[in-house]
Amino acid sequence: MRIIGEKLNGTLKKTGAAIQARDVKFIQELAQAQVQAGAYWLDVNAGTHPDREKEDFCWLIKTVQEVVDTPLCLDSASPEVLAAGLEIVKGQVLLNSTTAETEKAKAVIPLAAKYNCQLIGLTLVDTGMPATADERFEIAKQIVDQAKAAGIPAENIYIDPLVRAISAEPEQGRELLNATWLISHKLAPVNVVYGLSNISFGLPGRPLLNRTLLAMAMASGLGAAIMDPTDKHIMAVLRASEALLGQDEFCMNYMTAFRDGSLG
Ligand code: THG
Repeated sequence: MRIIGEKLNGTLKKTGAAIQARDVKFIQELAQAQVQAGAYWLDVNAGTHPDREKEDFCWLIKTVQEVVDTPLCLDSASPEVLAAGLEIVKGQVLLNSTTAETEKAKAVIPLAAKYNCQLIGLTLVDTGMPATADERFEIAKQIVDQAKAAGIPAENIYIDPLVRAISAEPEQGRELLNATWLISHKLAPVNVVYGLSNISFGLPGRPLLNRTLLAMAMASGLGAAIMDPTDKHIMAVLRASEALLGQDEFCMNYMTAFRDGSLG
């Protein structure tokens, strides 16, 4: 399981304030802590202020890359902001994200091809967000076909089937897990990725729901997750799940984590 560290995100209160204050130390320590905890990529998102996002994004990228070599997941809804980041970033990028929306795909897929990125594709179309596993799977196929046609190999494609809250729609857990299975198995070596926390929106005890989803999603074929690797409770579930799924040779990572107390 590949972990995308989620904390360098300007929509989070502390990170947003640190970006505005150009607090180099806070940002660099947050980057290093997530790498030390096991992040494979660091998600970098400068927040949503249209007049500041590009400048904030480029500052964030430079500041992080002064202290870590971990590849970045460049996260913005704006293709223009993503393009500006790609101009200055070092190393291979996981580009977050395109969708199957006409204009978005037209702008982002060529960028991913040009810069040899790994690419996240959200299962979103011009007419809206899908609710069922089958709808998500059909949209995933569209994105994969378009990305392949642009020269992006299947193993570099990460489909995000979009996590919807179970508080409003109780069937969404099952639909999400079925979509995870369909995409990861029928479109292999295409990967499935998502942020876990939307599942629990509107409910108490959110971390319990988020980490239980992680275990179930891993069993369904989730290949990468946007999450907080400095959270011991979720990392314990992740290490245990890897061991149970045969993704941890001789359970070495599990035993090491147990011994060093990092499972909590
Ligand atoms: N898919 C893709 N990219 C994404 C998301 C996704 N990028 C952004 C987001 N979703 C994932 N990143 C975060 C980062 C932090 C938090 C959640 C998701 C987080 N939220 C707390 C909460 O919601 O309660 C705390 C909020 C706060 O402190 O202000 O920590 O799904 N491709």
